[in-house]
Amino acid sequence: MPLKKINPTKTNSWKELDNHFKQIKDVEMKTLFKGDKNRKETFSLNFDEFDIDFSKNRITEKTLKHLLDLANETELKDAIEKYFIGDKINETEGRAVLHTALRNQDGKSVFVDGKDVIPEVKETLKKIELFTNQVVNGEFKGYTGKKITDVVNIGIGGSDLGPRMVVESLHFYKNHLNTHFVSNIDGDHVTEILKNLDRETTLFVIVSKTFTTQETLTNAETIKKWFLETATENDIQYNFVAVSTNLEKVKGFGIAENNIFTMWDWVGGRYSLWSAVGLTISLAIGYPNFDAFLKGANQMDDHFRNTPFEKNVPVVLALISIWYNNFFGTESEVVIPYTQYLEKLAPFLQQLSMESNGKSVDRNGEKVTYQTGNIIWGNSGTNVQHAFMQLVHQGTKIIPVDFIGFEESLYGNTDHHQKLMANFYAQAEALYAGKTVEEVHLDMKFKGDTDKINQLLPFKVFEGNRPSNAILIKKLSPKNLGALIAMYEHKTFVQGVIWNIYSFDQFGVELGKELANKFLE
Ligand code: G6Q
Repeated sequence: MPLKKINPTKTNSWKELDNHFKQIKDVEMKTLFKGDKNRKETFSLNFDEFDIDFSKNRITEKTLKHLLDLANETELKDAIEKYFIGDKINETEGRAVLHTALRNQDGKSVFVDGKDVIPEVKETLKKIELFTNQVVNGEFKGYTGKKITDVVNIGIGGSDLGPRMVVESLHFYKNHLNTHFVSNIDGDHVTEILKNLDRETTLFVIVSKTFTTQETLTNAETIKKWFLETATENDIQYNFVAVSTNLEKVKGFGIAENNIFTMWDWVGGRYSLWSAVGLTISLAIGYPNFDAFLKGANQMDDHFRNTPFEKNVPVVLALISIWYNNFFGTESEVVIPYTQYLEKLAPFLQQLSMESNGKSVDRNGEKVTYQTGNIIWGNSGTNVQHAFMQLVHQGTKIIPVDFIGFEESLYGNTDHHQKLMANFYAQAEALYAGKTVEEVHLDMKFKGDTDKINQLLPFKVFEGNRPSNAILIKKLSPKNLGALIAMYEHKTFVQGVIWNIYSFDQFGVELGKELANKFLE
């Protein structure tokens, strides 16, 4: 069954939220904290090794109640069930949306067109595991019989951003294989990558769901040509594998049948890193870690599917985001992980959220009259504090922040980690509390700058009352990263359901592909 088509602005809760917004839009979070000693506990959630503190938002219990009513009125529960059981909720493409089935650890059947997809998922995972083990332990050899030392992932968009982000994020867990990513059609980039590679010991993983994408095919052909400078067509089977739904085209490229990893049309590109598209991840960190990564996502899936909305992490995060986007009129959200490993998280989330919810026609085919997808951006803390955070602290826009921190560092450098986490907490506090005229006055006096007070005071005042969520996770592990990504996937889903748009098509991306080919001609 398709998703229901409910205009959120026509619901009672939307009207309630509109009225409520007028009452609390200027309320200071400081006042809310003063009036409720338990505010931090009331507005906190737990999930496994995650603690989510959303108390520093411009919300009250009433706000949350109205937002939860909105989720109910737009029939979110019904939508979640349809999502998990494989209904064709990607109506414009006539497809189910089943990335959750790729990490379905209890193996319960999920049917698409009357066929259980789980056996195929398991079979592909088995193939990924066997292949990973063979490459990692050196049994799988390149065309001259040497062990593989380097892996190059050739793909773009969903066939690149996810694997690239996860490999970088889990660098701590990496084995001896060096990994490289070629995505852009920029010939200089592919040349730079090839410059340092040895044909005999490099494995090329071509990832393309459609196997028609200009960038990926051009890069793959260039690399094949380079490979054939010393090898023969028959050697391709030793150094090239592919991940695709388009088996004929892959074979046409010269890839041996046994070296093809299948995927399915019910997995969207930006949600595909859990499928064989994640082969480079499995190669880089080993299959047991890849399996733990899937398990973490699966745990988040269970939480999302079975937890009441008021305690449901992706649901609450999505509702808060809607509150700012649709009532405060904020335009963007910034995501700041306090670990260098997650530097690529923001570009990944940009695709996940903006390609999914960057839509202006609703599920009835009508132009929406309200805001949909947010602009997502970010980078790693503390680097951003020396860069764009100025605008978040003192600019004219309200920009809700997700701070992501980890209780433990991976190498155990306590001194660094304490400083890193002090910054994590300090930024949220500074955004929330700001710095009042009196505080600046006192501070300047204390520092002996009394003569400059008249001149500098207004510039040093911080309004505060700027919202953020603090997502504190025990440790950056494969399992927790899996859960974190799944959390954002489901947040994106909830927003799309409530905004009454189709989150799983991408006609904007496809237009770009078509036009580039026309211009080339
Ligand atoms: C993802 C998008 C897009 C896609 C790329 C690559 O959801 O549709 O980013 O992943 O355009 O497509 P192929 O995997 O088909 O080459």
